Amino acid sequence: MSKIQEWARLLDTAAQARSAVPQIDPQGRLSLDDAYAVQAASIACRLARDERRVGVKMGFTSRAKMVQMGISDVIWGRLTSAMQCEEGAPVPFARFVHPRVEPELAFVLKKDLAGDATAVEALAAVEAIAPALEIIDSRYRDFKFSLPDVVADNASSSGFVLGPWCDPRQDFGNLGLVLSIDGQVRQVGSTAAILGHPIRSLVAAARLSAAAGEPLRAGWVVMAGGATPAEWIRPGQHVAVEMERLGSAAFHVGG
Ligand code: OOG
Ligand code: MG
Repeated sequence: MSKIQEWARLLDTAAQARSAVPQIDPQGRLSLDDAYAVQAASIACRLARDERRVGVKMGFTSRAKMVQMGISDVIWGRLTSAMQCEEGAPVPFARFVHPRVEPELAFVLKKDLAGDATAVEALAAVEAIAPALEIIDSRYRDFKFSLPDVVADNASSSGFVLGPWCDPRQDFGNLGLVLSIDGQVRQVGSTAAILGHPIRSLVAAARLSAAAGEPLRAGWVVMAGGATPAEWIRPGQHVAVEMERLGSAAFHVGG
């Protein structure tokens, strides 16, 4: 078995067993191409079970997230059907190793998007936008990783919760948002934190996925990236994001 396959299995097994593993590349020496090859191979393991590919997530598209995790490159990961958590429903804590949550904006596409799509073309391909929460969960011990580590680990993708789908023909470039846990405000921010405007995250998603030979497809969801630092979550909590004009998305952390 190649080293790429071996690491992919290691990370996939860690995700299934909900147990942390040591970093595969603590010094950050692995090339990004190899790291994305590990990611692709680990997703292939999920697809070989009964999961379906449903979209893309972007990472480190805000300064807040870059500063929190000490990484300053935009990365992307692959979303599968098993990662979607029902809005308003309990999400079992036992599914995760050491989960965190962050407020995001989600897109759903009505058209395929080429890698060279402009912001205007990207917007024209958007069916709807929604307030969303991402549950990230690194498979690495202590939630610590180098850039190639986190790329290989599918950008810490673990779960996502989508709020109501809204008309994208409105200005969503600077919408206020509040992340609360058990009714207490934990983070306050704006969609403008996402690359200045979340549409830029969709343009980057189109470019990066097409370069990987998997151009964005109609029906896919694209998570634009956390607008604020992420917060740890614990069993019993109620987590919600409230976004100006778009409404809210929430879930309970089950046992
Ligand atoms: C990596 C994933 C980053 C985001 O929205 O910036 C990310 C991590 O922080 O573990 O999902
Ligand atoms: Mg995220």
